[in-house]
Amino acid sequence: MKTKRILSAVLAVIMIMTVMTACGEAKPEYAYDDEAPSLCEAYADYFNIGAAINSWDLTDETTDRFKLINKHFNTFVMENETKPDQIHPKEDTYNFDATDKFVEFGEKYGKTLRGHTLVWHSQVPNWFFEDNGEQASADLLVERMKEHITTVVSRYKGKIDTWDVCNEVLDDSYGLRLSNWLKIIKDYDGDGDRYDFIEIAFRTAHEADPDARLIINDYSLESSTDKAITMYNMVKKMLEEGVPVDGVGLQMHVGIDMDVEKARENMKILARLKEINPDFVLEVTELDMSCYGWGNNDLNIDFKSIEKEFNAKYVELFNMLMDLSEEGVLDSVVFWGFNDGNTWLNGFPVEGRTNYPFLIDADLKFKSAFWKVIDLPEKR
Ligand code: 9MR
Repeated sequence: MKTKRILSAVLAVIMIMTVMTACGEAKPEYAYDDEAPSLCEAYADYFNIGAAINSWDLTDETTDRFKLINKHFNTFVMENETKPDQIHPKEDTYNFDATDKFVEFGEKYGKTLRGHTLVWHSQVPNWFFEDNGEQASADLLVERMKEHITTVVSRYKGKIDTWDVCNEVLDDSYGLRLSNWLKIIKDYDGDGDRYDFIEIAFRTAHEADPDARLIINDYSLESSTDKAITMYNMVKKMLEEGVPVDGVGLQMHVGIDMDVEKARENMKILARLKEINPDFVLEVTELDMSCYGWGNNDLNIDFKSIEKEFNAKYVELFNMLMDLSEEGVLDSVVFWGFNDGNTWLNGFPVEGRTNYPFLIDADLKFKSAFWKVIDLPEKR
């Protein structure tokens, strides 16, 4: 009888322990759950983790979206609202509302803020390049560019920490993109290169906020070694001439088939700019991972069927990024969005197609990739 009682007591203890362990292991389902671990806290020893957001993410601090972004990210950038077409639609009209609110949020919660972007060939209104129906002169365009940069950067001096001063100035044949900026400003100082609009943009931004980090941002730098070398050569020349470029931003719109080792090599090429400026940095500025490989134009995909591959690629990528952080060349990784429900990849490059590029799904639930990625720093 006594043995029976002892046995049932032991069994009860085992059952309680099993239930407790199971509870301990139960992972929160929703990314805004108070009990969930924070992605940016997990990576605090390696790099800031950021997200591109829109003003609707900030309108109400009680929403799940707000709780989610505030919890998991310590760096933010506006996906569209700081671009010239939105912030400066007409020569005499600035629209600061959205970026002002963004900055208020950043100050209130102590976030690092990025400004995207000052000079770009896209999302820039035509008035910059026109003068009474004719093409604007180089002098007029330079004057307008300086006015735009000075106004925007000074307004957020000491508040927006980092600017993507120039975005996508290289083209896909690895020369300078033939944008209106380049076409009109050309070799403005007559020194034989045509980096002038870039140089003027960086110098002007630096004058407006000498403490801001100034980045030159582009895509495919991780996948095209030719493009990485072109960027390296251009920035090297500018640094040698004293142009205040603080770092290269790699957008990293990658695919599930990305070559992580090639990305590492290309980033190491760019990191050699530290030989000229020891404080030179690399940032990942627009990370998302398409579930469709390069050139795959299928209309849909069963995410479950590629989930393991997707998770493995994210793990490989984040391990590589942590290596670069340990080597002192990378201190910021920003996602271009934060949940699968809101991404430019839904509908691009294939219209009507849904994509699943992030660690959090469209219902704001954690995907299995989140748990793989958040565990990595501790395992090192
Ligand atoms: O995500 C942005 C999308 O909402 C806009 O429609 C698009 C317009 O060009 O720009 C997208 O953001 C781009 C970023 O500003 C620069 N790098 C590529 C991004 C994705 O296209």
